[in-house]
Amino acid sequence: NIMLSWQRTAYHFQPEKNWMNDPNGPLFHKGWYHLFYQYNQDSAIWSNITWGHAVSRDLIHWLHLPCAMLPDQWYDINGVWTGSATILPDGRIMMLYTGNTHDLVQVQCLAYPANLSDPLLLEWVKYPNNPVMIPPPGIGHEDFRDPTTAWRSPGGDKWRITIGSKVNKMGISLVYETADFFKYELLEGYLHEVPGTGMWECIDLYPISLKEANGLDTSANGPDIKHVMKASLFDDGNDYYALGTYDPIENKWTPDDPELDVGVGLRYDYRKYYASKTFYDQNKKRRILWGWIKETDAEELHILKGWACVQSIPRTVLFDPKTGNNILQWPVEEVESLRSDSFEFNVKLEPGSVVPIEVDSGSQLDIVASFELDKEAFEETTEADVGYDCPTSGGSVNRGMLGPFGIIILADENLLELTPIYFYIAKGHNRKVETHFCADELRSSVAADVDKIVYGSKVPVLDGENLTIRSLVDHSIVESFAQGGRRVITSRIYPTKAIDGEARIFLFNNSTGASVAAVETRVTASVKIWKMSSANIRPF
Ligand code: DQQ
Repeated sequence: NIMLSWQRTAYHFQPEKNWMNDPNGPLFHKGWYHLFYQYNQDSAIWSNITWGHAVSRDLIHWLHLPCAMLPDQWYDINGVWTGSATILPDGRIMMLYTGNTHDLVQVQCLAYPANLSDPLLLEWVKYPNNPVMIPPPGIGHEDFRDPTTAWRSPGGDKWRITIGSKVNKMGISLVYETADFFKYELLEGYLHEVPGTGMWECIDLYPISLKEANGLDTSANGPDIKHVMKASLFDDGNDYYALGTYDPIENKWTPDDPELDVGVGLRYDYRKYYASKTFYDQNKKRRILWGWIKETDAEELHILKGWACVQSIPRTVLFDPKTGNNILQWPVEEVESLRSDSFEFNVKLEPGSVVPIEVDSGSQLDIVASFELDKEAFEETTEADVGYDCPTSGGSVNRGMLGPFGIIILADENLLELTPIYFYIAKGHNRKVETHFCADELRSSVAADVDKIVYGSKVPVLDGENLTIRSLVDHSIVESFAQGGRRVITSRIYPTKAIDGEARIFLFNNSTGASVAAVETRVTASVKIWKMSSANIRPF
């Protein structure tokens, strides 16, 4: 066990031991942020799911609390599954969740705090007449789960929620209406559906402001508001979102761009990130996104370690007014309270260079890097890389004229283990210059039984913008944000040498610099790095 202890994260949320998956019912109540999560009390594998519970003043330091709900009723005896909170105008909290019944039917159930004046909300009561929704005709008994936070129906006297399902291979979202959270009526039609995307888990639907740099409460709608719809695709294990419009009268959500529809277009994260959920933080008027980060190594190792999985650092979500077609995700500002010593560098990165950065320990860092390119280099970009795509590119060893360049994190001094996070600029099929943002995990660990792949996406870069990366490094996790959060890659990696005080970081530019016009590619990096303190995550 000691052998793997360095993999524990220092400032990401984890239970003290055992298995965790989806974030559930996040909310802010009486000065405390509450996080519930899918939790197995008995071991480090997915089974016997309860609701774990923890509270925080600032989303960074946590106090573990006893489980909020256990599988102890016929309707949830096979698992207290994922759900969401709705805070009513009178302050009551309605928690809807999926119960997996004694005969494996997925049903929706209601719970509420026993005592609203308890800031810790320690005790939860299950509604005596549960379940409140059962699979409707035509819906599979095992394809009906994960109710959302409710939003107001038109007229304002009722509430709506959506629940994910599928019909054959079409992912769908069912909508129910309720006046009191006890009785529900299924509305006709689907809120949205996308053929070929399979079962939709953990749907999220929320408004996003086109004009204001703050979040919106879930019921907000009107001019200058779009709606983000997200589904977790059971068949491919990723969270996909799309921007669109919600018409409450027709009860339909329509994507802005059908080619970027839910499940076929943009992802929240281009590596490991699933079953995410947002909530409106009325304390700071922002919308916060939580996501579950799965392991990418073998199950035997989870049992050996005695724990599995982490939650992402919570992210604020905003509309990106500059591109108009994606959201911006950014670590909540509170994470910056962990920043301690800082280092700043300005480095000219010649083609083929790997430049060590002297920070004495590289396993807990907040890195902000900006890369400026010689203008001519941009204009001379070769056409040799047309069709470049991070996952099929061969990774950071493959040299092009304008990439790869970026940062190397969690590396040992001999570069036996290293994870490059980088940009690669190439012409697309349309002959326009495109920027790719990738993470190369191929050499992230010398250990076997670990997934090793290259991942990433194209990222929009506007005229005059430098290329920027922010990476939060935490032992076995790196969350990397490009262009202010237009694209995100969360790498779950398991170095064996680049650990604790042995972990190093480097800047690199593996482009060739050679072009038709023989312009030498020059990349100048400005980097600021903070060492990060550990969060205080305490037992009850
Ligand atoms: N996890 C829960 C389900 C949900 C899935 C069960 C997504 O409610 O669909 O642990 O990871």
